[in-house]
Amino acid sequence: MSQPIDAFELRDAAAAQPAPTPAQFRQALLRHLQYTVGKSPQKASLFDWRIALSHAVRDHAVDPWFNATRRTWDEDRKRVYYLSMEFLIGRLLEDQAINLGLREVVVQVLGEFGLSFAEVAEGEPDAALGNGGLGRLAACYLESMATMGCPAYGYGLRYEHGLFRQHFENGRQIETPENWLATDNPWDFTRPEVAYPVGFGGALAEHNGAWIWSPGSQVLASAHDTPVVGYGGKWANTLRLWAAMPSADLFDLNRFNAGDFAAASEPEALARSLSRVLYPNDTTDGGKELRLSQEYFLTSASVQDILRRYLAAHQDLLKLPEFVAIQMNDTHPAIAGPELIRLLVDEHGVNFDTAVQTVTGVLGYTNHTLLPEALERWSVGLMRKVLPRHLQIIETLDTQFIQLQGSAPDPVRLVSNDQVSMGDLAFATSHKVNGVSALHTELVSKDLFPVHNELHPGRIVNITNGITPRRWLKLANPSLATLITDTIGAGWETDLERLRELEPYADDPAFRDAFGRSKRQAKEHFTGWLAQEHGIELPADALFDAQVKRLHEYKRQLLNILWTIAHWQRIKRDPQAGWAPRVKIFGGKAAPSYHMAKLIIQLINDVANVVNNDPETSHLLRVAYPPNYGVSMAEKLIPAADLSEQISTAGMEASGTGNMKFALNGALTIGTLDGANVEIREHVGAENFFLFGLTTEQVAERRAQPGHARTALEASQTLRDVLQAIAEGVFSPDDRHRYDGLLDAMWNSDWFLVASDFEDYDRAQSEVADCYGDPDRWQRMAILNVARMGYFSSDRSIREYMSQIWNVESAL
Ligand code: RUG
Repeated sequence: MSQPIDAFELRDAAAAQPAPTPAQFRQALLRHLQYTVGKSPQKASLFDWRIALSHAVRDHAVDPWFNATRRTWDEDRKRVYYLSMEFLIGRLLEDQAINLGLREVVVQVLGEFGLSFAEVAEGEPDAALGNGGLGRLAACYLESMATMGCPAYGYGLRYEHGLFRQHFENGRQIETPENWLATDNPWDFTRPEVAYPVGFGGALAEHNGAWIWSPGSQVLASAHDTPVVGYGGKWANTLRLWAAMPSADLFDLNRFNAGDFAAASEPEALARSLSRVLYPNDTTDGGKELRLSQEYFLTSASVQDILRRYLAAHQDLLKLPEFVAIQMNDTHPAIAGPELIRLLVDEHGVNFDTAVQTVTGVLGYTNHTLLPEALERWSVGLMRKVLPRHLQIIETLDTQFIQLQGSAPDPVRLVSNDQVSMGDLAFATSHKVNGVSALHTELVSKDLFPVHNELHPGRIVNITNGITPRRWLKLANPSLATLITDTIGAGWETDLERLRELEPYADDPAFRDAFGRSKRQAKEHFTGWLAQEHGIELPADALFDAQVKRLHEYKRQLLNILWTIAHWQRIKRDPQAGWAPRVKIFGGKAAPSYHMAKLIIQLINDVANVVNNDPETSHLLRVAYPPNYGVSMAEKLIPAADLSEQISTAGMEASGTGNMKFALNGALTIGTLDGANVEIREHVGAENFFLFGLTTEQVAERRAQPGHARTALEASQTLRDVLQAIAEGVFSPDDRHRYDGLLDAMWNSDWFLVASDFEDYDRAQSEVADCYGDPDRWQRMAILNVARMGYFSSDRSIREYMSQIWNVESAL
């Protein structure tokens, strides 16, 4: 391999640039417009301005980036490597401008050309390299690591197509490919010289007691870097995304010349498919092999890069844990354990047991789910085909793990029933395993890994998720952010606990008014955008009741829409009862092959169609489901919400992070005791949270009761009326039987306990309505929510990772 990055990394950086004056920034912008984009201001389109502006902003990221890299080398600092198959980054322009302290100057200079920052920034495609919470968490953590001066790299895949685009046809979800790289990506620093071969398949041979793996095929991982600048521009880390390239020139010119165009490109296309699409599900066998290969591709390239960087400054591989911490974001990169062991043993001659000990000292594993279908298991046959040497290593680890369990009659296995359990593997090869909320970590210890936990007490730790206040308050909600700064001064951006200083203002009528006005501004901003972008008109004075997240039965969008129907029926029965106008807002995508989730989407849209067109009720109740929910929509929608729906079946949502974003922006939560809701409620105060529903223990008990669904339905006339209306085709007059399957599940199984929790949810919703009818009380509660959400900053989470898992110090 070439010696790719060292020269770059060790290069002397120039002194950090001082903040530019408007005149200097204007000059830089015009220079990029002319020399980078090749346009004059007179001819420039919004796209041209955005690219020029991105380059002008990006220039300011380079010095902190160089300085941070150089200092890390000079001071021989320990680095953190965050391996994740998903980074849901969103747009970068405004985020980088804020973190570099450039937002005001950008606004001013663009204004001189008659442009607004918002309209220029709006053209940037969302980098949607993730499915949901797990990927967005990774993006928040990268930003916090940079803000905290934690030397770190994020490693991921540079998917050509991120999460699919969603639109609705007759209420049904239709997926089309997303194309974020179709135009220019100004944040991308291409590093063609940083490329590693990643092997697949092939054969194993023993030679003098050592194993030699000869892969059957190879694909090159080629690096693309994005600087990630922390708030204040004091430190910057790297997000390194790998693109798949053919390892040799696989394009068959002779075949092409013979007219066989498709076949000529096939091997090349196959190699590139590794970074072609973000994986939405794994229901097909072909898909499974691609997914495993993608995971290995990310992991192998990253681990090679990490070892290359380590060996550039050190010789002793056994000291790896002193200088390297690798965090596995879920089990997706869990092949990192066997891969590192393989490299240490097969390529560097380290003894197997020593290699295992070293690797365990380096690795940490974050568990994000207890759902059996999301806990990865790879068939032994597939593993043998794709990664034969790794399977051999896993089998040895399995044998050792059984020995560790002594005479246990039915030991936990890493390999059983012809499957490799990636969760057990990740646990066995990590020195720390963390859950993502207090409740989830308790369940991880008790239900998922009880045997591991007994064998390795102290290995499991809890690190409750967090969100970055820079993007989720300062960027997303300028009216509230400004009010906060005007009230308690700046500094809360990096010390979110300071929001506590707002508490006394909850009793100040003038502040409550100002707070109300800031919410109103956020609502108008959102409704203006919604009308323009999706032609959906909403009354800004209604209660905005929002549930935005991936569509999944356990998240219970169904409970929400069933209650919406009940609410509509009640309004129709008694239109003069003094109902507070309400807008039910939904947002989120379903996995393309998840039939039930897609049916729920259709039901929501069908209900919207009826309810929104009902002249008797449409001034009191509206249902809005803007398509293609993503980070950028969330940035507009979350600040506008009054009520945040966090209504999953208890014990099923590992943490949630949307719940934190809403509460930080002054929405009150209606929620179950699930995931981080539990801690949010503790922090904001039980009296400022609308609690309902069965607890985790009660969920288990209820599920064990035969016929619980029918029993719950028989006890709720309200819910029976709702199901009856659906069954009669009130919402699907063109196809009365559309929801038969869904209704059958409600009566006969109801695994997610929608019926069991319905009545209590209804009670909590009445409380919401009463409370909203008392604006002073509502405002007070909302302010206290904001004031008490400091704990949920991702800076706090990262501080805990640094001290409890990575053992790494801030360089600031
Ligand atoms: O479902 C979980 C969320 O509860 C959590 O907040 C988020 C970040 O920790 O991760 C989500 N998640 C879990 N995304 N994918 C998985 C499957 O492993």
